[in-house]
Amino acid sequence: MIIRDLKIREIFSHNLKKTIELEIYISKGIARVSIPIGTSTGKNEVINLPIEKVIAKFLEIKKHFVMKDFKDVYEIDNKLKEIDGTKNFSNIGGNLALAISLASLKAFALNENLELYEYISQFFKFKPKIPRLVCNVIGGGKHAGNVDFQEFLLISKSFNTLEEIEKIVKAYFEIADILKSADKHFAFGRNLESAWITYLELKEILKIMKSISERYDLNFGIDFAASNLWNEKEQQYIYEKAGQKLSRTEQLLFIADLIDNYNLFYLEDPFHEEDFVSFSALLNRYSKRLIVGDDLICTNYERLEKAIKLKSVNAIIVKPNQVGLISEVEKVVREAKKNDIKLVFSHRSGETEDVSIVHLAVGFESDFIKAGISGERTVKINELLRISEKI
Ligand code: 2PG
Ligand code: MG
Repeated sequence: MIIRDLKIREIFSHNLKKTIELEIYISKGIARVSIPIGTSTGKNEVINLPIEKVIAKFLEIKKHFVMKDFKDVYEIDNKLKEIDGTKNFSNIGGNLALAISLASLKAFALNENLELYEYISQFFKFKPKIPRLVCNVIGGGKHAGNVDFQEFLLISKSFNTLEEIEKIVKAYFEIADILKSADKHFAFGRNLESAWITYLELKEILKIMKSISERYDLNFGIDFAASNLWNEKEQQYIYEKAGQKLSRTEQLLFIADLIDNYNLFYLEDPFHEEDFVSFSALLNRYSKRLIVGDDLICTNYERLEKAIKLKSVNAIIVKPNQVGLISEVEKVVREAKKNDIKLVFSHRSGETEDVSIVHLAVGFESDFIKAGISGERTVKINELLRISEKI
């Protein structure tokens, strides 16, 4: 496939941060992608450069791609690695690398007259699958809100997309009704991911989530994003809103209590991003629950290897912009599958109207997709509905 031209522009994410949109021109048309932005980022993610630098770098490296013939995305990714020359894309930026890698994948799909998910599944040899939904309904932490944990999640139990979405939508609004009567400050405020903001205490929220998930036959999950609570100097988890401090051991006991008392099914980043050992202790005791590594792994192959060796997780978040290349996503996906580790392809808190993440989830045969439910997140939900008609 010959790349005729590439263009870049600054656009705004849904939370009004500047990000990049990139277009690849081929004879059959234009492949366009835009890159999301994380708020509670892991320290082992590749480096995302500021927008001005990205644009300058783009102008510098564009010549390596224009009017060049590429066989597949591996060739593109190898070229990107060669140009950058660092381990974490600190030279050209992980955001620019992913924009070129992902746009080229989309261009290859266009070249073959295939939808992105179809191309992914054919090229990488996976069977397209509709993932289960993981939806953020009450929020806090760095995403704004008045509770220390970042995301209270409802998770569908089956793959029947429309029915499950409708269930989660009803639950989402019923939560608002409950909050309206239980929380005198509740004013239908929503945070970065359009999850409800409440001033209720953690225990109250947990009770509501447990009863709602039971009533709607959904699973209950939390993204603790515990790296944001961890204070390295004090060696403690600091819960500012709840006014409590917990040592590593106390955190482990606290999380175990939450599982026992509130029937938590999905636990994302319950410990800070370097504490593989506490993850292992939790998984050892609760192997039937999903112990999910997000900041712990950062879609990074070496970190996944370490987690496998230490038996730290049985599920991982996959966010392409944590790693910068589609070929790296593939490597992580294959290794996880080989080791019976579930996949949760995920959006970022700062999203755009780009729906590639949905195609990646379906094409790479992900078990789950975390893409929110309300507000700007509906863009992804609607794309999933479109794809599910064809599968
Ligand atoms: C997370 C994500 C998405 P952010 O922690 O899982 O919900 O948040 O994009 O801010 O890292
Ligand atoms: Mg997370």
